[in-house]
Amino acid sequence: MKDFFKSLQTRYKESSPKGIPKHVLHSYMNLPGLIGDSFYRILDTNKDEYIDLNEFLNGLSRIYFGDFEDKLKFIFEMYDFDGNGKISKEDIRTMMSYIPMSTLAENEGLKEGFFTRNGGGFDAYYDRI
Ligand SMILES: [Ca+2]
Repeated sequence: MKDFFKSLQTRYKESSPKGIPKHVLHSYMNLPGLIGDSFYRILDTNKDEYIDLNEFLNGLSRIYFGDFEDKLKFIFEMYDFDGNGKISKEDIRTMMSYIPMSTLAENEGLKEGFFTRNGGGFDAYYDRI
């Protein structure tokens, strides 16, 4: 894990002893917009715009080695954009709009909850929330 951190930390010219800058994590993780921002926000616990080794290890251990409660809390924090301890309908709508769409279902009929470029399940889901 430390080697992986070092590799990310020194990947770009702007490498810093402070840790991994936001754009490096974004380009490596390739998470879409707001999802990538939320992930970064959760890892950067001291809010200094860099992810240091401790933040990196703590964040990934929550995902990979945490129990159900830890993972649930992590996901909650992903959706709680303003950090007020609540998730609004708008938070969920915003997060859902960043989930990549699939082209697989285009010829197989659209199912609720299955997102495509042509809509599909989003309308049904949107109506329910
Ligand atoms: Ca930090």
